[in-house]
Amino acid sequence: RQLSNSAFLRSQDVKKEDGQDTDEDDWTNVTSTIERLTRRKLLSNPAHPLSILTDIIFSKFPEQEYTRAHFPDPRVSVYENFESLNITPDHVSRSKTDTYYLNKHKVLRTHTSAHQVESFRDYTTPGFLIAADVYRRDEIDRTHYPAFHQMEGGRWWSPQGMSSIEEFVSKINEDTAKIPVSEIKIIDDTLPFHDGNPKQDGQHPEVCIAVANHLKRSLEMVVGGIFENIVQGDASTSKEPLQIRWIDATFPFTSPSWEMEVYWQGDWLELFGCGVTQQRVFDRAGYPERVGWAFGLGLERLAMVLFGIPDIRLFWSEDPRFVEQFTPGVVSSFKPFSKYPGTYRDLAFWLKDGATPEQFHDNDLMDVVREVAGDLVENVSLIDKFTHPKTKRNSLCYRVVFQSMERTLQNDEINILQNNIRDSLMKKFGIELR
Ligand code: FA5
Ligand code: MG
Repeated sequence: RQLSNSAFLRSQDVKKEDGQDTDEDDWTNVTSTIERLTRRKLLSNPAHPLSILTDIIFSKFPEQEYTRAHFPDPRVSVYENFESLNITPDHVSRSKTDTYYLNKHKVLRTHTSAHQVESFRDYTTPGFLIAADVYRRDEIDRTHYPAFHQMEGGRWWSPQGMSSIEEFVSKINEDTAKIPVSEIKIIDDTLPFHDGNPKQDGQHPEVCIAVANHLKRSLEMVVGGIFENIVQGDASTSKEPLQIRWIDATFPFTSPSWEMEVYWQGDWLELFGCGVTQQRVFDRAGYPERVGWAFGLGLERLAMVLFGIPDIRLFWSEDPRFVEQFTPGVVSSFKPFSKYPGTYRDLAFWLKDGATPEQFHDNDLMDVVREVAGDLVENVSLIDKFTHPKTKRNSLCYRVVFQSMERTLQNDEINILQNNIRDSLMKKFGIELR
């Protein structure tokens, strides 16, 4: 059932990089379901909630300072997605179980950071903003989908023409002073850098602090601005400023690094990762003297909060009751249409003789389920693990919840899907049904 990726690639006018060809190999794991998602281009519809949100965030950054970019083709090289960002071959995110590979050399980008080096290299403005679709092999539930969208931002300064570090630092600080101050409450802040979240060797501490301040003030400005309308729109919270917190983080391409969380309806919600860009990224862009920052933000999470969208699958819905309820430029709350009942089936099976549960990857099962049942699956979870006392064979049991956004599913139909999932699992992984 796997669609031929090589046919797909040829038909889509692939840019051949480094003379690498685009044929399938033993790394290929893009399924036809995912391939179809790469062609949806949700951001090209200005009335889609993700585009509305993108435009709002774009509008917070001065146009003469930040170039706006969309990279419509999600196929990038392993160099762009990983190596250019110091993500070494042993990093978990590079494994076949986490990333969609077209072949050994090309992947579906797992983050918009894949475009950092070219963006720091190419634009005439010192800043850039990118909104694009990204892909990760992942679990299935209300907040996880194998395709989602991110926004990347970056900003750099060059010391060229400056006579001292002090002059360079004041230039950065002047830019920071121009950022509008937002009405948010910072519950927890972090030090500019410390042993657990160090500045880079060779970087002047005052420069690191100045860049970190510009980064934090810029992002507080954006988040404060986005939430302003909603927080004030809700009478019960109208006097309370939005609460956020900064948390130390680690990324191979920034140091120091942070994540920002916002407090929203009783929970801390992670919005983005960010940090002071590693000099090696600037080296690769051909500007080793530059310093700067970058952030990467998940658009769906924020859009779910802003529009009150309860399920991440809805972003991909082609149901007119979803598609037609939004207007470009307007944040309106989602009007739910009736939810149809869900039904579950359990999938219990024995692994091949001698196979351990750790050798069977959830994401492999997820892809099989998605290939067979697509968006009719709401959720898949492991509910039982068992080792036979005598034979020592291992058994797993997964619960698959079927539910449609558009209609009530019939039992017959679910049984057929369930049988197809079982067949496919037996063929692909040699499991034995219980
Ligand atoms: C990254 O992807 C980094 N590239 C972010 C970054 C950019 C750091 C530039 C530093 C400098 P992470 O995997 O944590 O990091 O994802 C970033 C954001 O994307 C998360 O904070 C979250 O909002 C969102 N996100 C991550 N995984 C998912 C998912 N499965 N579904 C929806 N949103 C997700
Ligand atoms: Mg994270």
